[in-house]
Amino acid sequence: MTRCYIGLGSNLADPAAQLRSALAHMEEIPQTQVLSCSGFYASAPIGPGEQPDYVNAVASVETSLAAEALLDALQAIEHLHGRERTLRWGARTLDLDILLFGDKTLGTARLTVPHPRMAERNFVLEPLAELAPDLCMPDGTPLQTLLARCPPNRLHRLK
Ligand code: 5RY
Ligand code: CA
Ligand code: CA
Repeated sequence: MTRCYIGLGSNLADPAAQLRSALAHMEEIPQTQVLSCSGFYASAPIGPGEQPDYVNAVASVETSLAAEALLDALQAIEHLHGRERTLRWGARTLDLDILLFGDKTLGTARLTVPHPRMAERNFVLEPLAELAPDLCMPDGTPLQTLLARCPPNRLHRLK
């Protein structure tokens, strides 16, 4: 079994409800258990153009799937939620990212793990620290070191 952390984000069509529904679907992924989810955080959008605020969270899961099979399952859930791949970094109903997959590092055409931009995103690091404050990245860098270096962005915990 591999312990993984999944980033959840939405800024369209009742974002908090999108995240709750995504978690319910994640419970149904074969060979996979959702262990816990952080609180939900409202966060200012980062990226191009005008966008609504996001709701972000991080979930911990344990899986015996391979990383690409887990990605397939997560993308199927994004699709169920009406995710449209239009503008890169545009507004979306649901984004599910594999942040960490055990302490593996992966670089394939479809999947880069750890998530390549997680270190700069407090809407990922803060909820992750809530679940696993003592976590270290595969290269040994403590999560707390990344948090201390991370550029600030408006973020507040909803529940
Ligand atoms: C930067 C660029 C693009 C950061 C940067 C993206 C989310 C990014 C978001 C999200 C919030 C995006 C990817 N520098 N803003 N912007 N939450 N996703 N708050 O999940 F994240 S687009
Ligand atoms: Ca994504
Ligand atoms: Ca993302």
